[in-house]
Amino acid sequence: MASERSGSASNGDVSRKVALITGITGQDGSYLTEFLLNKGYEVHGLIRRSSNFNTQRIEHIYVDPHNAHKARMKLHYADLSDASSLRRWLDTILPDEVYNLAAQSHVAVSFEIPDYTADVVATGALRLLEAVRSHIASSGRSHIRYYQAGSSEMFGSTPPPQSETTPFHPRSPYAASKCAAHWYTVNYREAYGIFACNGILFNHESPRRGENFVTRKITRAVGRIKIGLQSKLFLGNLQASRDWGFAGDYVEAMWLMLQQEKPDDYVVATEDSHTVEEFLEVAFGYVGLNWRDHVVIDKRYFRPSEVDNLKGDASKAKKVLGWKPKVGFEQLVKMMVDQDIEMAKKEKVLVDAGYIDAQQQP
Ligand code: NDP
Ligand code: GDR
Repeated sequence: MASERSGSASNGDVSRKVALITGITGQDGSYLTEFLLNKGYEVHGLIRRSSNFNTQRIEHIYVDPHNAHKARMKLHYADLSDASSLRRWLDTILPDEVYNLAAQSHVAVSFEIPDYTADVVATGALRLLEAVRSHIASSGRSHIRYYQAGSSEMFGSTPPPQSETTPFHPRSPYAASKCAAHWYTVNYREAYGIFACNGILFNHESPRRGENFVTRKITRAVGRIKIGLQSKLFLGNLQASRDWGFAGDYVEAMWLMLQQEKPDDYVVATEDSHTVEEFLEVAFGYVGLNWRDHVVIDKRYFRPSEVDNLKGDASKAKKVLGWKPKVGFEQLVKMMVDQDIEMAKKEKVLVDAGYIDAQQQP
């Protein structure tokens, strides 16, 4: 990939739909970009400046912007904490659809950096909505559609099954910030008539999941333990239940929401729930290991307040959007373990050659 990743704006092809994605370098951003490129969109992603490149998940779809006629994904520097950058790129890119996926998305970390989490997750969404509103007011481009990445964490301690009518009871600074972003989105829809949707997505995972979320932490460890690079896995609460789906399936639901006649809010879930312990059973069992021989409970991974039980009711998304998940729980776990076994084999080559230290666990 070229060293300068901020490209030029739209190529002016009026027949092609243009999407703007915040959080394009994240798990969902990478799958959504692939999905939209396959549909013929021109995709623009906002990336934040970091001291190291943070574009690993989209390397495989990156085309150097100097190759202008081939590059349908373009990257621009911006930040949800910088309102001016958001408005500037809206005015330049002239998107038809805006997907707000950017977030400090780690629940446990949000207890450590609550102020920052609120600034990016809550106020960041407000900044983007306000940029969309003022862009529409000055350009007249009222057809723009906006997607807000909402979360099942907003339901928090409200018991399952959780649907669009279930009251929110957030249990972390992250979840409270997502509630604010949810209501900002509803308010901009009601106040200004903006086509703005909230997707209330339950946990979705993939081989591209960040390595400090519990599913990927487990499958990375399974790969490394199987290949002989580590023996212990330190975890917190194993009794929490989550409705885990496949991220590749969930980005389709985001897109479908923006293709409807009217803007609305939708729960997206598999309607199937498992504990962390059940995830361990399947992941370790798949490669012939017993998780009890390797897992050590470490208090540091417990949260000040936990979300015990999430299980979605996605009947509205099924009925109105015609959406349903394709990948089930066991298939998802095995897909992640398969990839992480391959990754561990590559790591082993580097360890054996003395290039990296096996003790450096992810
Ligand atoms: P990730 O953590 O993988 O990606 C988050 C993205 O946001 C990254 O591209 C990150 O950039 C970017 N980002 C973080 N802070 C800023 C900032 N200040 N300005 C601009 N960009 C920023 O999350 P996922 O892909 O898993 O999730 C996508 C969205 O969906 C998030 O909003 C998340 O909260 C929400 N969500 C996720 C669910 C899930 O199970 N995955 C479920 C429900 C909601 P960088 O790469 O530089 O860190
Ligand atoms: P979650 O995902 O908090 O549901 O948020 P995470 O994988 O972090 O935790 C799921 C459950 O596992 C328990 N757990 C651990 N979690 C982590 N990260 N590390 C551990 O070592 C560990 N041990 C046990 C947790 O306590 C929790 O109960 C994800 C994020 O993607 C959010 O952005 C998104 O909004 C929600 O899913 C839906």
